Amino acid sequence: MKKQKFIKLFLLAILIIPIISACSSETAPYNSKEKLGPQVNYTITGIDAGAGEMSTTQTAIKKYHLGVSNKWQLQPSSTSAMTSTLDKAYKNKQAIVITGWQPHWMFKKYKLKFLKDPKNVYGKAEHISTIVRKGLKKDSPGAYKILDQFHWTPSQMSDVMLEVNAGKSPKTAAKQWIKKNKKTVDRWTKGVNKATGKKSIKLTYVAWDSEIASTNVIAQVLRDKGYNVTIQSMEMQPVWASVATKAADATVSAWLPKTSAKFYADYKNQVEDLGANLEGAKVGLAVPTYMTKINSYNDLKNK
Ligand code: PBE
Repeated sequence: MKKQKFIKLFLLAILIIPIISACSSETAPYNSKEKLGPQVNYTITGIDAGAGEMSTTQTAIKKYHLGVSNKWQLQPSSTSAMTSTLDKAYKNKQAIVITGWQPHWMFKKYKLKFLKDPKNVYGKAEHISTIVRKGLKKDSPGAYKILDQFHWTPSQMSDVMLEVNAGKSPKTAAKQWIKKNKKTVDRWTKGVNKATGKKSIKLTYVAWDSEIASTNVIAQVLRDKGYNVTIQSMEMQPVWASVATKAADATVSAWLPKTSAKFYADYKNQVEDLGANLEGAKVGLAVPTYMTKINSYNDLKNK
């Protein structure tokens, strides 16, 4: 008899424990009536430690007094880890705070909002600049001209990113985008003759979704004009160093004026800045719009 009772209780426990734990705060949806901090373990879900946005976010944690007693911390990971954490949280309507940026497909796939930044830590708008090595104009005037004329919009960049996110290879997505946007591409290649003799051009970039898109598109445009183009991904600092030391010819991934400010300051005299290839970019912490009470950096500690 006693043994049977024990078995019954045991079976009950096996049934109930998973139900209870499924209801625990880890998987519970965002609750606007409770403080945010504990709902996300005071954690901002970040990307690769080398990203400019990561150091800007450390500054934000200081300036908005989110650290120490308020316990907020920035969790480094990678873009893909961050977006998959976001995907899971979003599906369950859970609280999450991420290091966001635009253009990026995350803003097309999910309803997200940037937090208001009254202390202007992240700056207002960013642009993405094309940086080339010194001497490129003389050595490869055609490639230089294409890189100089390369200019597109956040929505055009997002189109390529969405295709890659949907499973296309970046190269295929770039080729298809070029086919569909002949007019735009014609502006970039205007006045440039097809290169002869297979001149080599090397582009370096960081493997963020936005830079995967831009680098693959401009690389393909250069290939179509007869250049032998290689692209290589690395961390941000070596990207700048590669162009400064002429190990690479160019990068189209310089987020300015804030995000890459440190590298720009270090390298600006050793490279040539061809100006913006995209305007209207933005960087900052973002949350899903269902987190109705969280609208500003101050809300992270107060609400
Ligand atoms: N990002 C995307 C980069 C620039 C482009 C915002 C992740 C960064 O933080 O450095």
